[in-house]
Amino acid sequence: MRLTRLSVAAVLALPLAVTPASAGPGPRPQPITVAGVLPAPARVSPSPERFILTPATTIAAEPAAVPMAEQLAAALRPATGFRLPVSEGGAISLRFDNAITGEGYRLTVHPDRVELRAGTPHGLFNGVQTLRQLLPTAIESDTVQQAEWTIPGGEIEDTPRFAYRSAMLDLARHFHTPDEVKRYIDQISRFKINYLHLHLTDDQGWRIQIDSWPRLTAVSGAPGTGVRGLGGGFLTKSDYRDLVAYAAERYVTIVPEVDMPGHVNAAQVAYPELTCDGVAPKPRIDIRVGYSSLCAGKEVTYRFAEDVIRELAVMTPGPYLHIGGDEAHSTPHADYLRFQERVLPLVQKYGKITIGWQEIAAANPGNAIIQYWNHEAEMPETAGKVIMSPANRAYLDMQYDLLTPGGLHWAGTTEVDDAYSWDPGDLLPAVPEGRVLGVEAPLWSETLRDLDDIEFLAFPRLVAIAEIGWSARSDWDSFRTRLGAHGPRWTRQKVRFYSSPQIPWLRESAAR
Ligand code: TNX
Repeated sequence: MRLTRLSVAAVLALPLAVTPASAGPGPRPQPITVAGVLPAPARVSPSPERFILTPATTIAAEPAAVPMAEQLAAALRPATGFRLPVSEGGAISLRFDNAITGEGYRLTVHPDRVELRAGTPHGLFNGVQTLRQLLPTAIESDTVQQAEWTIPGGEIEDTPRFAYRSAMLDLARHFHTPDEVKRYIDQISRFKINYLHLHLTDDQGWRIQIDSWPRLTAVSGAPGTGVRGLGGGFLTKSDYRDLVAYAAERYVTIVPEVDMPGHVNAAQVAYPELTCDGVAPKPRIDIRVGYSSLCAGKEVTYRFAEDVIRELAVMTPGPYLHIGGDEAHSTPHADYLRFQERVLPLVQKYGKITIGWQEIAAANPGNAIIQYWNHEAEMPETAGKVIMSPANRAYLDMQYDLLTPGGLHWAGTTEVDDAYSWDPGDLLPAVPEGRVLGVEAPLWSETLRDLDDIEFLAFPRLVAIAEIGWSARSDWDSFRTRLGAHGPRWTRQKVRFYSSPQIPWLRESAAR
């Protein structure tokens, strides 16, 4: 298993608590200002003015901005108890401005009005997320609260550094229900994460309905599959489409992954013809990797790959399809190349752009997007763009330290400053910033059963990766101060998080 990468002696020699880059608690959380936003906006100018939401406040939106105005109103009504009707006039206004591009937005807060401007609905959505963070923490309650609903004054002009800012959830090792995935989407989209990669298949389970190969889920999505036999379940096509739509309302695009030619034991349990000798392997409930492989010499392999890719492409409106390709340790190299030569064109044939783990870079993948993960391995040069998710920085399933529950530590332990203190633009000398599509924070589920387990590992580190992907500059002291102030929001939302000793105010403020 992966844990052997780090010997026990080496693990014991690691310091238990990593000393933060700058010690001490850092500045005490200040009242909310436009400078407190996570991830940090491109340009911020605070002013001493403020806007106060009242029972008479209305929200103005031009017709195409009405859905986003309704989303804003729906977010603010439960805690304020105000009607906040959306109409043509109002003190809070959402409008389009062609001078603003892509995901960018401009938010201006005056004493008598709040103006949100963007070039696209996605930009307005991003501005709404910022606006929500500017209101008092009580806004996160789902029942009416007595509070002064102040929005601090000033101006924010914002735009992302990278186009692709992603989180990944592994549904194969332990299945996570559609409701759990939705709750995760709610959270990640607050921080302007705009892709969710779903790892849907692996040795222990197959979690997505494929009509032409029904035993994949009937057998390998059944109860009793998954790590220790405790991770059964799968997404029907209608569950999947519903998730895609839910994510789209929050400007999150789903990227589905079927992992091939390794990590396929569950598929072979259901269809023994997918092995070279035709003998069904045993179902696996352990967490070893690298032992299973599709048979590159059999035609049925390519029929299987094409059927799965076609059905996934049909149910996925987003542009990307991830075909795995990692850790195929039991696929002879020549077979790996032969397999990819046949399978890579299939993704294109069904109209999608390929993403593959860094190993596919060795297989002449043309313009396929490469996902860099193994910081200990070389990455061959390719023409395609790169998603940065180095395991020792961005893997949310690495333990914070050796005493924190959940997760693994084969890539070491990852405190919040480890997750924050790296630059995707100069991580790999051979991949200049212009070839970096963005970042991803993968969360593998070997040790994760429920949403509590997921949230504890994701928060706060997911926010570190979100800021690295969004913000042009990084500043650890500023980041940890803003993060500390976010604790009470998570507490109100009943989101579990790790009270890192590096972020003292996270713990302190959570108690208030
Ligand atoms: C490596 S990252 C894997 C996964 C494991 C993960 C655990 C990658 C492409 N492969 O199979 O779940 O480590 O951290």
